[in-house]
Amino acid sequence: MSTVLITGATSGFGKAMAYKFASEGYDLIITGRRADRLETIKKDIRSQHDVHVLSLHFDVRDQEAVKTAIRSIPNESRKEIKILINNAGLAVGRDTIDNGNTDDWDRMIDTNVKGLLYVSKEVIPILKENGEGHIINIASTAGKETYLSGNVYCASKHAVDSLSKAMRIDLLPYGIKVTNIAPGLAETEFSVVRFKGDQEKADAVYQGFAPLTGEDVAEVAFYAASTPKHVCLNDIVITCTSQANSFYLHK
Ligand code: NDP
Ligand code: 8X3
Repeated sequence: MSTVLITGATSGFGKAMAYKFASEGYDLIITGRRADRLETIKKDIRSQHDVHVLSLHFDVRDQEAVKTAIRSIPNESRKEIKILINNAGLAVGRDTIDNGNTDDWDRMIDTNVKGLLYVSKEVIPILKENGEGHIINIASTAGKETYLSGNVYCASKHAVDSLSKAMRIDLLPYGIKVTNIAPGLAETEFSVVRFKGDQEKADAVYQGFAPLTGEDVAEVAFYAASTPKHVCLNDIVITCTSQANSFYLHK
């Protein structure tokens, strides 16, 4: 049986992907910082599906913690890992660059770029050992177009877009597929995090149109993971029907 390792599975896209892959018979390794949520999700998935679920809680920004967690995976699970979904990420703040907060910048760059790299560095050797593999990086439409006051978040997602291309080139000799998924506006905990707990501000982002859901993105990730061995979906942009790109949203 194949195992999928999903970062940021305590909420939003990652959580929806965990349920989707489990419903299709995949064993899971789910990760995030909130151990209580991971345990609840693990129990709930196990009550619905006959799959193995391992949860590992660590902060992707902490390279030593990433190493320790990934290296703690028991050999019987390790040798089944076929898919890595680099999903953990966030936006913090929505200020113009001249008003930006350097702590917010650090959090975004350390999580979205360095965290993705630390996890990939540990998991790529496992995919190579296992003789096949697929890395799915969750980027964003913010990694395709830069919008007003999106500055550092957009830059971090442009970096993810670029790293997806780089991984696809560098890992070519090992038959490892790399898919970049760039979703547009989706209602998850994303905006609550971005606006530092201001639920009203977060809700306003999604008023007047039907945004994507975590489940929509999970369906696409699963589809990308289900193509034949010789087929790789390289880059997928997915928006809700009301959104054309980062600039045009019909409300
Ligand atoms: P959520 O806030 O709902 O989920 C984010 C997940 O990332 C959580 O599980 C969180 O877990 C995890 N995470 C955040 N920081 C860290 C960290 N330092 N270490 C480990 N895990 C971390 O948002 P989404 O599901 O929307 O976001 C998932 C990804 O999709 C992100 O990369 C985001 O940038 C991207 N995205 C989101 C879009 C949207 O509109 N929602 C659109 C396009 C892309 P925990 O807090 O438990 O650590
Ligand atoms: C999240 C989508 O448009 O808020 O990546 O940047 S957006």
